[in-house]
Amino acid sequence: MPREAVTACRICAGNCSLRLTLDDAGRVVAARGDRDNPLTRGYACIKGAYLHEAHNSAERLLHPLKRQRDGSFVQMPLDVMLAEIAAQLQTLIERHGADAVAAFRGTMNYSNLAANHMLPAFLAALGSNSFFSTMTIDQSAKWVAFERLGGWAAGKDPYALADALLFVGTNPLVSLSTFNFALQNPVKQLHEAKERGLKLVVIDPRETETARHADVFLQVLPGEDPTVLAGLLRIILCRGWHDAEFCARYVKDLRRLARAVEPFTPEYVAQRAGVSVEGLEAAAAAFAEPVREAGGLRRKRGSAASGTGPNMAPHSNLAEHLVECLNVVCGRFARAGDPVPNPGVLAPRYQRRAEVIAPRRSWESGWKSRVGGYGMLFGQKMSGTLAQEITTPGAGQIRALLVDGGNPVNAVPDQRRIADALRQLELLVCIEPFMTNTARLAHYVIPPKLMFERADLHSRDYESYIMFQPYAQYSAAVATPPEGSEVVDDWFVFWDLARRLGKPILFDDVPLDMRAAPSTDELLAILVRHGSISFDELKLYPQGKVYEIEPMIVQPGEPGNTARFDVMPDDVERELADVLNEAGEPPGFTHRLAVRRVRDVQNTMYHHLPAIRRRMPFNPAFVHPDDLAAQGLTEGQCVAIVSPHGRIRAIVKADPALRRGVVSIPHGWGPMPDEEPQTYAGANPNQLLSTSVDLDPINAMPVMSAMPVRIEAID
Ligand SMILES: Nc1nc2c(c(=O)[nH]1)N[C@H]1C(S)=C(S)[C@@H](COP(=O)(O)OP(=O)(O)OC[C@H]3O[C@@H](n4cnc5c(=O)[nH]c(N)nc54)[C@H](O)[C@@H]3O)O[C@H]1N2
Ligand SMILES: Nc1nc2c(c(=O)[nH]1)N[C@H]1C(S)=C(S)[C@@H](COP(=O)(O)OP(=O)(O)OC[C@H]3O[C@@H](n4cnc5c(=O)[nH]c(N)nc54)[C@H](O)[C@@H]3O)O[C@H]1N2
Ligand code: SF4
Ligand SMILES: [Mo]
Repeated sequence: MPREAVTACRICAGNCSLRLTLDDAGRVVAARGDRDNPLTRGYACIKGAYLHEAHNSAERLLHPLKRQRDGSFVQMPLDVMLAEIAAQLQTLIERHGADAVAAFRGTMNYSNLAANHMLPAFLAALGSNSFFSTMTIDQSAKWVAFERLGGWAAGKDPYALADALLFVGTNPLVSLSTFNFALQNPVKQLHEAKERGLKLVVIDPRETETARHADVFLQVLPGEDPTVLAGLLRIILCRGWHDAEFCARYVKDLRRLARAVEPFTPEYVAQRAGVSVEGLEAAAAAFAEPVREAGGLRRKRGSAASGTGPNMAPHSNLAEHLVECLNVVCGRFARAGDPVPNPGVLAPRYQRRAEVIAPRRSWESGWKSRVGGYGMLFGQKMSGTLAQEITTPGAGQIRALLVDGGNPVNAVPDQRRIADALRQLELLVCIEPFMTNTARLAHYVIPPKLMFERADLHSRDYESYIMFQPYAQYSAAVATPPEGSEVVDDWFVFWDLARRLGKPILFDDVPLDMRAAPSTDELLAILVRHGSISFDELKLYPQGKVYEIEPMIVQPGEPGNTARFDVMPDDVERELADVLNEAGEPPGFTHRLAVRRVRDVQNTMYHHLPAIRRRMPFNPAFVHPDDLAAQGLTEGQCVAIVSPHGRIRAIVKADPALRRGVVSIPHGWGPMPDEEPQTYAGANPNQLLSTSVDLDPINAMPVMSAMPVRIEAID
């Protein structure tokens, strides 16, 4: 008899509740959104609804595999494999020190709470600082901005109180990953918010699914966000729409910001960024112009947020800094007396205070890489330098890499370079359910349990950013792994290697028993031990629940705290001046490449599942139909996309939602560099990017969007 179970999809931050149908063997045969869930109300996307295909896929790896000299793989019992890996790690650490052993956290490590905390605990146990993640090829501009500008301890204006939201290069209705936006059933929640009067400003080269709901939409040229944002700040300051009282109290030197944005007149910005003066002014007004009410003028509430667009384009840290300056000058932060939407179910409850967290600039002190002199950010090294960290001799050279839930060969910019570097490793281990391009280079591939087969909770540390109610959903291991398989929990690999190396693990500050492996539930219980709801109670509600916890109100700042936002430090000022003096496009390039995501897939994942293949067999290069016509190209034609750094073949698709002059290609697809696959597997835009030039000096962020390109017809 088929039976039902409820669990949560953790592919993205939506954490949609899913209703699964299981057969007698404990296999999931169908999944759908759960109408009874109080937050998601039936919402789930295609990725969640076909997650069972990943579990049952004929291509799924079911046994640990070791690569042979000829490149083929043979099965090996896990215990034997872990012993071999541990012995190699031991030798490498003895010879070269612990930093020679690195780990790369991919997105599927983020969506696995126990593994997410075990990976850094493992590196710490070894004494290795070589922690890399996707964050530093994603939106690490957010870390840099926080550390240069400062933060606000009580967080941004709550979504429920927002009059206006401004989104720059983010498409939350597809990506479900934008801060300060309700991610559970986002379409419905946005409709509800608009009904109560929310105004939405979207700045994007594409009229995205989100932009269709915008009150003001600026269809900007990719890469011009610093210009547009400086222009918006200028209008707001000139019109006096900023929160003068807030700025007087919490901003270090507002006049310096005003001076720096002065050259960004509406006319200059409009001409440079390809938007209209009226549009720019309308965007500033929608976001910042005070509301006229019976009692007089009232300042608006609601925040500005960005996504991968500006965080991947040139001057990403500057762009992010200016986005946050919009929030600072308009004072768009939770104030004393505001309710805290989610004081924390899993995370420890702490009093939110209306005060500035001082800038820290942590990268300026501590460890410095022999590669480019980069420091560390939030305990991590920069993934933009990973290839060089592997290939450059000297102290700290990386010789072993453990990849969990990631596929760097397809995800890291400058594909050829990262693939060549991974080939040079003495040891590459992937915890990975499919034979990805990265796994093909690995010495050892260890297949994990998939989402429905393991107990889990949503992110604890980002909880208040992704759930605006005190909500949690404990996902039990509802499905049985395929018969005869040897698949493991990701965290177990790290725990067991540490055990074999005689390195005790401190898991969230709790010493683990290194003789007998804990259960996943035991690890989760440790992680939520300081939360508002006990783990035992969480386990009672696998269908998810909004908990009744004591409400929290934001309190005034500590009287002694004099920290202020540093809105225009020297380096930001210099970079903004550089933007003004920039030359235009290099000769020979007619378009700008823009990053984008698609609903059907997440990054490099699961492209081969039948349901996905039917909908999206490859990733096209999206181009405006008029741009196609101008070059005499037709939809479906194969072209070459050429950048200053590389050339790829792609199939063009007309996208009238794009602005002209833009080529937009979803990332994550494509074969190995130089490989001719049997069937066209899509194009990898990372071959058009470089990790040799134009890396940001703080976080080694490569230019991944707004790269100059041209389209060439080929046979
Ligand atoms: N050109 C370009 N490049 C980009 C981007 C871009 O916009 N443009 N975006 C960047 C961004 S934002 C990111 S986050 C990175 C993503 O970079 P990665 O994290 O490296 O890529 P993913 O495809 O998310 O990797 C997930 C991997 O986990 C595997 N997997 C699936 N399920 C499970 C599971 O249950 N357990 C485990 N252990 N593994 C599983 C998948 O098969 C896949 O190989 O790419 C970056 N690269
Ligand atoms: N369906 C789906 N959801 C996902 C993912 C996925 O692959 N698929 N990936 C997940 C991951 S790893 C991440 S990091 C998040 C990212 O989440 P988002 O940042 O929201 O990612 P996108 O949906 O690609 O939105 C980026 C937008 O930036 C625009 N853009 C490109 N270049 C520029 C520019 O220079 N300036 C401006 N203003 N806009 C620009 C693009 O047109 C696009 O609309 O999404 C997560 N969610
Ligand atoms: S939006 Fe899709 S991928 Fe994200 S959690 Fe929901 S079902 Fe999963
Ligand atoms: Mo990402």
